[in-house]
Amino acid sequence: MQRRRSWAEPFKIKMVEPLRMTTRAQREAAIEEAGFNTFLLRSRDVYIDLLTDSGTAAMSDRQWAGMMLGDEAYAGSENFYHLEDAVRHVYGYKHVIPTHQGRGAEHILSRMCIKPGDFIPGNMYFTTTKAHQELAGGRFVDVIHDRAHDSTLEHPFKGDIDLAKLTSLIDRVGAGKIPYLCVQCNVNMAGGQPISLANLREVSALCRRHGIRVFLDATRAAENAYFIQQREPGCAGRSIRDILLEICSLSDGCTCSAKKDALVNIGGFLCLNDDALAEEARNMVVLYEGLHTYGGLAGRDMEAMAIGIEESVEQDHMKARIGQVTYLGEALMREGVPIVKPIGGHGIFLDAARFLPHIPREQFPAQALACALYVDSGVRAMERGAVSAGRNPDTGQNIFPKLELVRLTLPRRVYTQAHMDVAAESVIELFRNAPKVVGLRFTFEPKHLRFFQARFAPVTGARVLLTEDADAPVSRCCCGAGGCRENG
Ligand code: PM9
Repeated sequence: MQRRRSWAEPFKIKMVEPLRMTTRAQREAAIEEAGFNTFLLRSRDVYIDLLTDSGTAAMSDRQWAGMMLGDEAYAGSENFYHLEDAVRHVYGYKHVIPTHQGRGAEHILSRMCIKPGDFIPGNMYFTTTKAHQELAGGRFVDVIHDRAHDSTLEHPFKGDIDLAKLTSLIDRVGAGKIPYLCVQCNVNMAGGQPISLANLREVSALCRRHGIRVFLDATRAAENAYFIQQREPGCAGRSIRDILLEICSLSDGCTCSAKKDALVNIGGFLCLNDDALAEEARNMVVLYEGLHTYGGLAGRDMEAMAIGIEESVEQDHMKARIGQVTYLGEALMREGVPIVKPIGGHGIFLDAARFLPHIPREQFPAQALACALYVDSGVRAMERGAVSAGRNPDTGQNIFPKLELVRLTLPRRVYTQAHMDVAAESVIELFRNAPKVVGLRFTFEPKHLRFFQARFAPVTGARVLLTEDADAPVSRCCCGAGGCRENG
């Protein structure tokens, strides 16, 4: 019988960045100063930064070496051609247009394709994507399968599109009003949940029949390809690279933030197969980003991206990346902490509505939980609930999505297993003392993408977020929410 062996990251650490430890009193002052918004904290006040996996990866020695080969010519930089080759090789599209980051590509695609009054279906909204669709005069329509909205439901492909919802939209508004379907890989706001190849094939065929284009948000498409390899029948023997090529072949192009899968600190790209559309995009990129051979990036950034793209589809890299997320998720599940299931790709999503059932949705439990976690241990997380969802453009009312989540997002190749243990201990401690956390109200609300810059205050009028008078620790029932049958 073969002995079971542990495995470890496929790299060793060559350079370290010291972390600063803070006291609880310092963190209480810092979060108050930041208007109870973790985006407004100074990074020097953060111990373990799980705010985002965007632009936070540790680059490899090969990528750093590539930075030294930056060809900083205004036009025709050699690094652009390396990037173009890497994107064509790994994603398989014909035209590659670099942008400063993902939203640069989203801006150009939305402006080119969307007319006022159009509808853009997608498998759950993403904040910047939806904002650009709305700025272009369009309306986002969620066509993700309902199971994505249930954090407790275990399904291997919660990113799948509901064909009935898509068909009903086409019947209602007509294909002429749908410029494209936006398919997000490893759906961020659903908990990093993948879409299956089987679903993508069906969706792509349906759109082709109606003459509707399909554009991917390929930001985490390599992670999605890994889940397909691990979970989809018939795909176990295929490489991540091969699956990713098939995913992309089912679309007409993509927008991509290279700050995630592609292991760089800045960068993005827009890919198109249609020659005329690509010509229009190249013309537009000079207005908003920079010449079409640099798109707002330095030559060195494009070189690092070209190398990162190739590294992102390596099996050992991806196994370690997803393995670390799973490690953290399993530590929390063992203690009954309510998280989105199954464990997704880029982070662990705490179900704040079940974690803090005493805080009404109008008092933004996920925002409060992210702040409380920071105060407890210096771990920085991000709200992914009603604050992120914003307001209904017609009624001006707050949107309350079914999922009210806090995302513990794991930067790639940055933290160790011990950091995961510290983060887990803090979340578990907070879970046991949950009734101490109080809700929040807005004191300042920006017009666009409010979660980035909004400011809040505790509803109690106090300066602190954690009360001392609530009974703690609490005993909980098996579902973690106090509402299961076993507990009456
Ligand atoms: N995602 C994230 O932390 C950073 C900005 S929001 C806090 O998850 C998808 C699926 C994303 C994404 C960014 C973008 C935009 C598009 N699609 O940030 O502009 O997750 O490079 O990409 C963030 P950029």
